[in-house]
Amino acid sequence: MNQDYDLHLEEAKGKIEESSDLEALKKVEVELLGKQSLTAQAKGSLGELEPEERRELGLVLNETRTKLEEMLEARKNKLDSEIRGEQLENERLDLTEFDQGHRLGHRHVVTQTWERLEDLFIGMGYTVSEGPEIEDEWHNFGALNFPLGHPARDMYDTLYVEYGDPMSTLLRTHTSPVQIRVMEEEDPPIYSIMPGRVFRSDTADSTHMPVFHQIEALVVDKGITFGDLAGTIETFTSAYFGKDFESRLRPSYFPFTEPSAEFDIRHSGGKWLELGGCGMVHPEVLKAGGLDPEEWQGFAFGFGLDRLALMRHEIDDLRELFRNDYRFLAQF
Ligand code: FA5
Repeated sequence: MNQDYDLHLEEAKGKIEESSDLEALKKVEVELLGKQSLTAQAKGSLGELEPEERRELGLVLNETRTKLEEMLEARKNKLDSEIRGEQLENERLDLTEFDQGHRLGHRHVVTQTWERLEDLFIGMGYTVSEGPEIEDEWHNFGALNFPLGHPARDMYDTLYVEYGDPMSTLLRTHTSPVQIRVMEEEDPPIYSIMPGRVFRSDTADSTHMPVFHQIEALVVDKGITFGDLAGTIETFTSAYFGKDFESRLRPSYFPFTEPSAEFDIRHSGGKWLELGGCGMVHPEVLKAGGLDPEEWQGFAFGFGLDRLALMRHEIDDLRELFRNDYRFLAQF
């Protein structure tokens, strides 16, 4: 009897080994272990045997089925790993094809400017903060001393988001709201820069984009003066631009600084370009940030990051930066 089952196992082994895929193996499994299989049929007729014979055959059947299961399992694992190997082989990328005469990519010139300025300010002891691009009306305007309905809000062509009350949520028009968020979160003295993306419904031209980048700075400490502001701007712009540039501060107006100024730069003899606004933090803004203006003073500025890159690399048109023409971007 044992020999019958040894033979059965021998045959089964051949069938299992010949199954070249999982589907074929499944069929063999049904044949070997399913209801119609030799061992299942034999099991069904155990009841007709004498107790001793029944016990003996029962053992043989169990042993045979266990061996069949083991063989099927082993074959299944083998087929699985073959399939996985094939998949990996198919998905493998031949990276050597990129290695012939092609240079590595590099960071976009605006990202380079962003990182260079961060390094520069970190070197001067500043921290770097970020705020949300979708802002509430309070942080973008109210806390910055633009009362509701104040005409100064029209300075910015604001893109509103349909969320909450009408005109309560917007795409930030500048990085100045992050000043308020920093004051809300940190105790002075504050020396922080806040780079980020901003949005205005401006029409694109050689110096404007509807989506662009600013770098904000906020300093709050005791006894801070306009001289500190002018000195800081001078330090970072001369470190960033090097020689051959002239700069000037001219009086201006922002509701959140008093006095306020704008900073222009030009290549020696060239056309002036406005790079940013600045001023002494308005007492109402310090109050909105939870600080006592009797105790603390500060300065702030906000510069156009894309324009900084434009000036430094002597690019004529801001739009070039965002056309994503590799031949152009590869120069920087
Ligand atoms: C502001 O946005 C103020 N928040 C700056 C500020 C901060 C003043 C802190 C005082 C204290 P303004 O709208 O002028 O100001 O924008 C600042 C700079 O962003 C501009 O000087 C310019 O360099 C850049 N900029 C403005 N609009 C665009 C635009 N559409 N595309 C590219 N750069 C722009």
